[in-house]
Amino acid sequence: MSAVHYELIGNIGVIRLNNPPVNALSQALREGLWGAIKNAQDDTSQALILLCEGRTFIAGADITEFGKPPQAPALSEVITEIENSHKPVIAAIHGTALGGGFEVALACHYRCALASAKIGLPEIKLGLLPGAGGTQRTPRLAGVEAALELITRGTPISAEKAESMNLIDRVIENDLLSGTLTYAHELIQRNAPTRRVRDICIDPASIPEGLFDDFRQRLEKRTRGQLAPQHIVSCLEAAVKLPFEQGLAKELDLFIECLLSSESAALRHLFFAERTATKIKGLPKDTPTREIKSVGIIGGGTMGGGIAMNFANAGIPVKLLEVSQTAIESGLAVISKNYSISMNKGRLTEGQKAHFLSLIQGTTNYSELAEVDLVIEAVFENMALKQEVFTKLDQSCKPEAILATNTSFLDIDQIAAATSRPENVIGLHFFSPANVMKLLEVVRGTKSADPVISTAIQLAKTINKTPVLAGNCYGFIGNRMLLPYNREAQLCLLEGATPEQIDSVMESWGMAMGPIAVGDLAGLDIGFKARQGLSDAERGDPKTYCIADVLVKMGRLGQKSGAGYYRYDPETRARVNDLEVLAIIEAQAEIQGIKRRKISNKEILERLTFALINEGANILEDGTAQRPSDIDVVYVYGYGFPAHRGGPMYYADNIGLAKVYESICAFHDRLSENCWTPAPLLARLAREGSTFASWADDSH
Ligand code: 3H9
Repeated sequence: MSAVHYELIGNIGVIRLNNPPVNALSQALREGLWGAIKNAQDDTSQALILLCEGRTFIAGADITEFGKPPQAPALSEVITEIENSHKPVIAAIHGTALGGGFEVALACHYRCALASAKIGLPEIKLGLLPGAGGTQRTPRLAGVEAALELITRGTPISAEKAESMNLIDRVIENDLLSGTLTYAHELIQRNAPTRRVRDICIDPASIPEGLFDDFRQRLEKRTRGQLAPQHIVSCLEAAVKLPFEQGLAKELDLFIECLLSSESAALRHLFFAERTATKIKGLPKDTPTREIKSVGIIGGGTMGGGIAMNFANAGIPVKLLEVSQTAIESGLAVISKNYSISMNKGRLTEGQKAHFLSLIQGTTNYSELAEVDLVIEAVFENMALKQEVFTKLDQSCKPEAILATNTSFLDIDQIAAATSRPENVIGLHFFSPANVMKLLEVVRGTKSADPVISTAIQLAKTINKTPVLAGNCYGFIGNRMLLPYNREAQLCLLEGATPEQIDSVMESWGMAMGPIAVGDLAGLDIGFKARQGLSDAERGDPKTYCIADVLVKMGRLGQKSGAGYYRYDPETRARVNDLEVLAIIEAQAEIQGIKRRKISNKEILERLTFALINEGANILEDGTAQRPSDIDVVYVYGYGFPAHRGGPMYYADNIGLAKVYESICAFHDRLSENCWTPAPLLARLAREGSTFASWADDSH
């Protein structure tokens, strides 16, 4: 079937678009649609329906075409052709009408949607704004305030909500085509006009004073320095203040500025990186997956509870195993409290909360896990304890059950060796808070079977996570890279920086949280306890944990004890600098024989980010990550790396590997030979003037 097909059903012309997988508006689709509308003007049809084949209505512009020379017809020309049709055009929406797809629907004179459909303008997530009239037509239908929210959030809304906002004219329950045909006949019968959204006037007097300025300020707090959000507000302001055509021209100018920005390039990189990460090299496409209908979780602490919520939210029943009834009750209480927080924010109804909670049942008995399809162990980070759990699981669970560990550092093969089924053992590393963070590291043991890997990747989608495959090594991808990053943060402290300086450098650069504050959030005792189980060699250079050790011994465990590297306001949890900590740092520097000096913000930023990149290069070369973009996904979705910088490896390519390499060599000579050995892959690519991305394209 060609991309666009036209047929007459009685006196209605039906235009069907077919451009799998998501009916993106490629050049062929735009041309076909433009021609179909034009041709239909002269036939016997009295109204036109625009319908899509496959799983969804148009999902937007074809993102792969961005950055390439534009090809006619432009989307705006197609849209004008639709809007100028002298016969009513009705969009029939199923799946998702997103971005340019929804803009096509807005150009139609009427819009029907299946009840299950969603509509939205998610361009902001790609560092863009709706560039085909979305910012001008949406406020004309939904009102300016609702349009501001919809477009600056970028989150799709249900058909029902869209109907209540005047964006959809009729919600159809069952058969979309027959429902839309009925609607079309009604329009013809009542001689309904070709109702053009552009002709609707917005009365400037109806806009509350200061609306745009207030909104800009609030938005800036949430989107820190990004271009697209502020430009969206300017477009909506133009929709109020300028005639339609001038508003469109303004939108186009600002769209192009966004499209050319490094921010949008980085976010588009991540869009594809996230999808590429689900493709596992060497795994045949037809690798079977196992159905996961029920799950067991070992450990009802913060992590286990958060993991349980993911499954309950997806409708999968969970058995939560703890050592005692008291432990079960306290675990379930925390889960219930988390659901209540979502309820208070209006994200959950009372009924949903009750339903989710009913799906999580506590137990103290391994025999109750006999029939579950997957178990995830989330007990304390200790090899002997984990092996004991896996031996019990091996004895209690059915042979084909997948046994997963949520370990963040330990050897999956050693854990698997405690079972008689290492092929069914895998790492599923969730990130805290596990019910919120998008990343799931899927760790492949030496013996993990292909169907186990493919099941994990598919399962991630079911529970709304972004999976990345990692090899089995100490810390896998994310935490292995975090070690040198945190090491540099600690060394900068000893050498002269303050906690506040380090965190503010990293946060103003875009990290969700600086490394010192992250330590306080996670709890300094966690690392302290983990270090107790290690040999001196494994623990590494004492300089990298001497400050933390002193703080833990003083009872300063981080946020949970009210103080760590910072003090925390008991009411607001705001962090407060603490001179006592500065004195501890100075004393430790003296013990370590380090003379403190003034450290520049640039040095802090480079030492921390280049430490990540260097280890990332080692991880690529030894195959722990499949590709550089996978590392980017790990850091953005698991570690708060700024999305608009695309992830550490993308960032490195952008600033130039030669520059990164030279700086690392300089650190090696000036700071420490042991810490700053340049990764051989980085050295090679820097010499060749190449990038991680082209290395991935060429050879892997
Ligand atoms: C825009 O419209 C700008 C306009 O305002 C102005 C223009 C002038 N283009 O996500 P999936 C691919 S900006 C090209 O796994 P799902 C995707 O890479 C756009 N390719 O499926 C993947 O390829 P592969 C605004 C696209 O069912 C495959 O389709 N629109 C596009 O989980 C399947 O994708 C958006 O931002 C695209 N637009 O989710 C919507 N979209 O198989 C972006 C997808 O090779 N898309 N692909 O890996 C989505 O949010 C989801 O794809 C969707 C389906 C919800 C539609």
